[in-house]
Amino acid sequence: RRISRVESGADLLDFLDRGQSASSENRFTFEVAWEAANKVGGIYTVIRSKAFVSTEELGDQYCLMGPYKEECARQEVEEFEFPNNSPYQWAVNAIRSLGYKVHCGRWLVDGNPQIILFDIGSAAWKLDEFRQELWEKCSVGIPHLDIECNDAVILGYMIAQFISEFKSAAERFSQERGLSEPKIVTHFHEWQAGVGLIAIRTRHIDVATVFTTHATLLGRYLCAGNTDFYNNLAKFSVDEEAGKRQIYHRYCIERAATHLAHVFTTVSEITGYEAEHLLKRKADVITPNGLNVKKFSAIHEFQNLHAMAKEKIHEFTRGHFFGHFDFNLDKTLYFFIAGRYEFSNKGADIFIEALARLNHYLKSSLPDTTVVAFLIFPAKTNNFNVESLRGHAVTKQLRDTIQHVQQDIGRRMYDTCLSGRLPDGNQLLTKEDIVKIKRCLYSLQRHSMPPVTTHNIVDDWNDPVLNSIRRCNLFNTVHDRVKIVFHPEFLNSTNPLFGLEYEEFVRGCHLGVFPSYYEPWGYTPAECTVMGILSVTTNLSGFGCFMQEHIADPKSYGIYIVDRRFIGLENTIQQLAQFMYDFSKMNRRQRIIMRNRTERLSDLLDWRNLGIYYRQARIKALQTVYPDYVDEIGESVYSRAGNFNFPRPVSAPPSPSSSRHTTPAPSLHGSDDEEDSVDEDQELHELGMNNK
Ligand code: G6P
Ligand code: 1S3
Repeated sequence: RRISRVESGADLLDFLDRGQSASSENRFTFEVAWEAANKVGGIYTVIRSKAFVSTEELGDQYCLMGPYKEECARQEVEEFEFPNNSPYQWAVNAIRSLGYKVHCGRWLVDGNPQIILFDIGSAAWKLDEFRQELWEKCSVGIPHLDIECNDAVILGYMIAQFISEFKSAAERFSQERGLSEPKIVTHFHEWQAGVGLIAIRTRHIDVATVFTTHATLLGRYLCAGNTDFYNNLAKFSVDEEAGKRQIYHRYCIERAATHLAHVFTTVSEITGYEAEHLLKRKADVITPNGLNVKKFSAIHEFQNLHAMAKEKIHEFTRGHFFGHFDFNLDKTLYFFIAGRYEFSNKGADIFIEALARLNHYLKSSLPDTTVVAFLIFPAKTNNFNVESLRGHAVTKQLRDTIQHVQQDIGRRMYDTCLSGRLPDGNQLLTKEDIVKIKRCLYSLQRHSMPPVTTHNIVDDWNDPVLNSIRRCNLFNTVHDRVKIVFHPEFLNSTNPLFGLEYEEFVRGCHLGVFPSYYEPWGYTPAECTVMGILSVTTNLSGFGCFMQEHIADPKSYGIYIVDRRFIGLENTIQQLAQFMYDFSKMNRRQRIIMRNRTERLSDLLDWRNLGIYYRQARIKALQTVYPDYVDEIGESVYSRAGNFNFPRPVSAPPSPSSSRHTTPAPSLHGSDDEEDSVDEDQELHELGMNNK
């Protein structure tokens, strides 16, 4: 049985009416984030991927707000003016009359939401006044030199001013048309947008407020500094720790926004726990991050996409390992880790350690399997290294030459046949052809090992990834079964080595490995899951804990959760190495089955299901400000919302018995027959992934 919908009994799908209910209730929602149409990191992904369900639920009663960042906005936003008779336009006019510049339009992403972007520079002359107000109302002093923070202050007060104008405009608009009182909810993400919330509350603008934190400032700093974070959470002297790191003022903004919000949310339980200790407020609602899942019409389609993308990665491998290309691509597995370059927070340290052990296991028991491990973290570089580029040039030359020779042979065969003779095999390859091929072969010789990195890294001797690779002796020798490729730049299709977008690269890999120590949510494994790619996560990442909570046996769905919480570091590394080794032992058909199972989880991560928590948070906030407001959904739906439940996987049915006789008996190794002719239980039994 295929589980196509999450069996929660409550999902947002039932309430997606393109804003009709919001409109009939005269209810408006503003969502404010520094990363609205401004690509920086994870929050951009949250806002962007959620836009579709937000507009399906709220229509034009929904509007995003953020800073105007020209480079991104010019590419992603279609500017327009709101209709003259809308409260949006009245509010925009009002703040423009104060001398502030704002850009209105629609964000060109799925859902096409309305967006208002504030030009921070146009209000810079008010900075001292805003800072003074923040100091007087909250005793938070912002240093002159912290430009990012000063910008956050300007944005915050511009937004508070806008909301105040919007509230008056919406009230006037409603009175003129005999509508009910407008109900406004404003949702702020992360400390950089938090000043807007503080200003709304301290200026007593009567609207509902929600604050979501995606990571705490202090948590991120403490974790990056080799602290035993989770065992000491309750013991940190928060003010002192923030002061020592010179982020006290930022911390105060974050904490003030947390406490002034009517409703406070975090993206995961683990960050909720962190916030409770570091920000001193328990989250009212957990708002897990979703994705805008696009289903493919046929189940095999994502499998085919994997095979196509893998072929492109093979091409890279041929080029990178030229001269030492002595392994079988059919028995090569691609593992990867990717993200912000936070070496230990993202778990790159234990990944490399575990790879060294995997290398040893493979050498001794699976010597014909090769694992190529990619590490994709943006670091400072002086461009691609010559050795990498040369590899791709010489393999391209060989490929082109062979194609040429192939065509010539074809022509010669054709001509010979036309004259009524049978081509002579010994004469098909001419002397010139052999010379050309020999020349290519000579240039394929290599006296050095294939490089472990594709770029020249600035300050190479202090780079943490390179130092770990050196310490673990993973130098891509012919004997190594684990090969390393550190690509210190994010991928895009113009990249001369891969020519792949990140998404395509992920599809082509076999396993994403994200053994993070500090990861409030972690989109990387979630993205793998919706593409049907298996992944490793941890019980310290929001995503890992979420999967553990909702899936009876995550491993049987291809989600390996490494324990970084209850066991020591050495045991964690051993566990990770064992997971990777178990995965390497699977044959192709087992991998196909596992990819199918993983992909079944994508409904769980779809905003169509997870968006309900955002609605819950906003409604809670609304009811605090407008106590008479009755939510059409009703409390019981929200309480059912958490009941997502994925039982142990039920095998896809094997082929009908009548057709089975004609199907060759499944071999356990190396066959790539269609997945529906496979008895999953039998196939996965030996790997301990059987559900029986
Ligand atoms: C997909 C394709 C198959 C291909 C397989 C390779 O499932 O549909 O045609 O054989 O990928 O899987 P592998 O795990 O070996 O990359
Ligand atoms: C944060 O971005 P990060 O990679 O700095 O927010 C993301 C979105 O909520 C979250 O997925 C991630 O874990 C956090 O760390």
